[in-house]
Amino acid sequence: MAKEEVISDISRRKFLGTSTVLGLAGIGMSAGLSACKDGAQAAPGAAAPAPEHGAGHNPHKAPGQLDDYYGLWSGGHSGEMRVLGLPSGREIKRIPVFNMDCLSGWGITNESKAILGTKPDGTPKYMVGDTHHVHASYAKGTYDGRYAWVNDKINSRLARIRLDTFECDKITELPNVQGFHGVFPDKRDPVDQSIDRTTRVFCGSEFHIPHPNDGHDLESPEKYGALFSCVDAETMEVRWQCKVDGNMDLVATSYDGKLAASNQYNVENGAHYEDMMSAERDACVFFNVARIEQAVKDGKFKTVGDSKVPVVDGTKAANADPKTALTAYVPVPKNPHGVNASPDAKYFICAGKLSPTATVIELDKVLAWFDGKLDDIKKTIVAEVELGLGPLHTAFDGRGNGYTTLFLDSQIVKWNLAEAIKFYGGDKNAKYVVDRLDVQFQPGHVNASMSETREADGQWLAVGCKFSKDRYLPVGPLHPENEQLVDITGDKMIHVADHPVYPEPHDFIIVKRDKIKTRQVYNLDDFPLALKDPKESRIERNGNKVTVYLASQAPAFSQREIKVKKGDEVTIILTNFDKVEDLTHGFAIPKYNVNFIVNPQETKSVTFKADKPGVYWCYCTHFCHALHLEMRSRLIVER
Ligand code: K7E
Ligand code: CUA
Ligand code: CA
Repeated sequence: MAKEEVISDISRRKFLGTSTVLGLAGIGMSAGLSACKDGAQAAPGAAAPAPEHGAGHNPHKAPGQLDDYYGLWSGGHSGEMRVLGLPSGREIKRIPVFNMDCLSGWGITNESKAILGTKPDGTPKYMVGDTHHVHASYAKGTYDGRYAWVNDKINSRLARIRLDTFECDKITELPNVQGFHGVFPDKRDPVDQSIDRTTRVFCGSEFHIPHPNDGHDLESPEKYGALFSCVDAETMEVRWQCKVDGNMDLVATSYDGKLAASNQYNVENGAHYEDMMSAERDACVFFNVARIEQAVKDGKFKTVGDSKVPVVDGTKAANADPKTALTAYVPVPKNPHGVNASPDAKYFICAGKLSPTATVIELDKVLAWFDGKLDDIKKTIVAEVELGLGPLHTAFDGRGNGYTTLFLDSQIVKWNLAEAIKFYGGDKNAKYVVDRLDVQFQPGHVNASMSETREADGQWLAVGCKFSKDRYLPVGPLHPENEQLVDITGDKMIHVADHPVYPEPHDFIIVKRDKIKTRQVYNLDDFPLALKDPKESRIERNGNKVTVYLASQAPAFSQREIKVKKGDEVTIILTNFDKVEDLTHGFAIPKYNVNFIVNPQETKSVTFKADKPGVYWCYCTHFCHALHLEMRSRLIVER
């Protein structure tokens, strides 16, 4: 890197760093932040050496070469999920989830609307979503390739993505919560330990609200509550909820299935921003899953409003005795963000956000506290070490190191857990910070290949930078975010690539490609509406309801004319009889807001009111054949 570039890089970092710190200083955070400067280990601003040209593994994949990992990426307030190939960073697919998508017809077809939920007029119940956290199903402590889940923070929904088709198949709306943020599947059944795979998905909610939220207690925030939710991984029904003191944020689960936890930044139950920062320590709340399920079995629960979901009491007052407690509150410094499970299954790391520290909590000690064998919950903390300014999320390499994003410092800090525990235990010679790497700029989430499994392989680290600033051609006031790829195979982290991404990915996971087995075509038997044979194609009328049983086979639709009368309710059921992988057809109707695709051996349907007389050429939108343009059918609406 040329000297001028280094200088301009430093000034860019300063620009962002200063403005962010100034923004926080005004709210009483300066003490906590500047405290870090005195820290022996923390050296914010100590720039890592610039990567030499050609250093690090080459992430480039030659034309025709496949990637080694799937990256399952959140799409943030675009409402979608994305699939990248890594290490190349090539975007392979966008999966519509909480958004509308006129390529696939998500939000347009009857099948997708049934998953999304509709209003009485048949339109989707919600049009917006905000995905933050993507996590996949486990078996034997690693990914099993069945499902991924992603949350919608805006409308408190959990979506499941099938990993054989990379499509959303179920969405569940959580009752009586707002700001559903953290999500994590369990890794083993806590009750029946012989079931060594994901059975439940846990959901933390950030915002506390009146229970039920029906217009009462509007001005009494002290009566608001926040619920932790458990969703069945198969049925996607909400199994139970647990009321907590304070709020929740991100979620982590233990490898034995016994514990789930969520960091809390608002133990104050503050309704205003300043109130949420008055306490010196917030908490990481642990849930004893087996005990909660026993309480539900024993009928020790209430329900809230119209919801039938059992709600157990996990508040401090109701759980003072460790031997019967459903929850445990481990105090951690000011407004923590992010809780991550280490791949050796021993620790949860809670990052400090407004404190320059990370807190290491030992899970065996948490279980000991629940058994009455540890007198003080604070003793579950085995390290609390300074890392730098604005620690948010931590990834792991499977070699005992954590990689934590420092939002304010625009850095990744690589630190050794065993050394951190020694240092905290009094060995001041223990050097826990291994390396620091400047990133561009202001990183949120970080994740490493297979990081959240027992097979963390320490190959690649991806960093989700919230600001790309001037690293890409300007496209107006809104800039893309910057996903950076780091080689973590050596002692030093080596930054090897940048990729612009459409806002705003938060979390992501990096899954070895052999964990995922996809289908090549669909199975017509899975679709109740599918025609068995293209010859069955027909148009049926029942009063003013017209059903068109349509088949596609390149390069033609089975009905060349679809004749209806103004005012008819028309349902088109399209079955694609092509059998070749990727031989997909589209079906668009001008002026009627209809556009969707059918993949090989798939069936989809749309319903609309034929309220505009005239001729409408329905055409195939998906390039399928030399005669793709000729693949048309005429919708004739008689007046
Ligand atoms: Cu840190 Cu929603 Cu995971 Cu964003 S949260 S960064
Ligand atoms: Cu069928 Cu294009
Ligand atoms: Ca707080």
